[in-house]
Amino acid sequence: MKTIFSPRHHGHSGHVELYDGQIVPAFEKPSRAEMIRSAVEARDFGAIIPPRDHGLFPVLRVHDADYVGFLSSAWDLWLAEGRSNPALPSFWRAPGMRRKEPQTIDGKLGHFSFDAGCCLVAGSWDAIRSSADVALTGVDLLGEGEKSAFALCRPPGHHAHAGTMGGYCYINNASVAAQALRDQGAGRVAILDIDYHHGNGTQSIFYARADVVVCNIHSHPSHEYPYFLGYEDETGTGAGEGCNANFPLPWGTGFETWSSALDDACRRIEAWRPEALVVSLGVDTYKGDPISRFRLDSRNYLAIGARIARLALPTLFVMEGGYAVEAIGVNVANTLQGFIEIAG
Ligand code: SP5
Ligand code: ZN
Repeated sequence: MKTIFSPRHHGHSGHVELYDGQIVPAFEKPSRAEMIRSAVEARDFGAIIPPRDHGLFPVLRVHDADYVGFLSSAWDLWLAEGRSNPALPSFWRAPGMRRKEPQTIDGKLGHFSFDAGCCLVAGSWDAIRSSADVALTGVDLLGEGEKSAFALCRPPGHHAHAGTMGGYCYINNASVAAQALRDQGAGRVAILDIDYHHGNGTQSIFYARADVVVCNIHSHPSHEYPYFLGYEDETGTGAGEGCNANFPLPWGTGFETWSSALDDACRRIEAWRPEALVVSLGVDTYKGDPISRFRLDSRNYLAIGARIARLALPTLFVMEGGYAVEAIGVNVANTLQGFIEIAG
């Protein structure tokens, strides 16, 4: 299995988030990707290659043009107002307020975000674009006949909606990849999101569609971020009715319960008969994760990879969350190794 990795992820560094009543360095930091890259390299799964430039067209298949315009210009607008700190949103609309895009940067930051977990720094946009290119290069590899690929995306993507950033996510890499697979001829694509947090952005992007089906296993939104989406009764709408499945689990969930949800999710995916699979791979389900509350062990990720391999689909792994930096490499590499041991 080849890995796609871009050193340009480093541009997105020194950013902050609002956490526990304080502005703190973001848990989503560059060392995450470096730890994963080293662990994958040490296991020798296959070549580690840089992304190819795909431009913004495949991104705009999933995201709104005004939002992508905002992401690409926000830092310059921020600088033009004489600012220099990270550009962190802190103003949002309530229901009933106007939906017009404000003309100044602080208003735009709120207009295009849903939390204070996403800020922009000088190198963010370049890193965000390269992260989407990493996912799209993974799609190319599947198109060239590879059975699987690992898109080592950073920043992650699954919380980003068509026109909204949040939760460390800007461009929804997994959604961009799934759409690209459709555009390259796959009849139906499944997305399996196993990050600790519900992939609200991914769900929302495909909620009314039957050609991209979405399955999420995550911490229950009644207690956990992103709080306002991810319940079991969210099953899709219109043509997409029955094409979204959520498996919310309580705080403290261990592997026995988690893996039976994975079995259920895999059976749902089989019933949809997809031609390709995108896995939103978060390892913040790990027991040592600093912001999460599941209890998976490092060895459990081998079994997760193996279960996913039994779906016997062309599979693109897309990196999402995971914040226990000392364990993130082994947890990701174990997932891929478990997959390779079954799928080859
Ligand atoms: C991609 C990804 O995993 N994004 C996760 C973003 C989570 N941000 C909110 C985390 C809230 C953690 N709970 C705080 C408890 C206060 N001590
Ligand atoms: Zn997460």
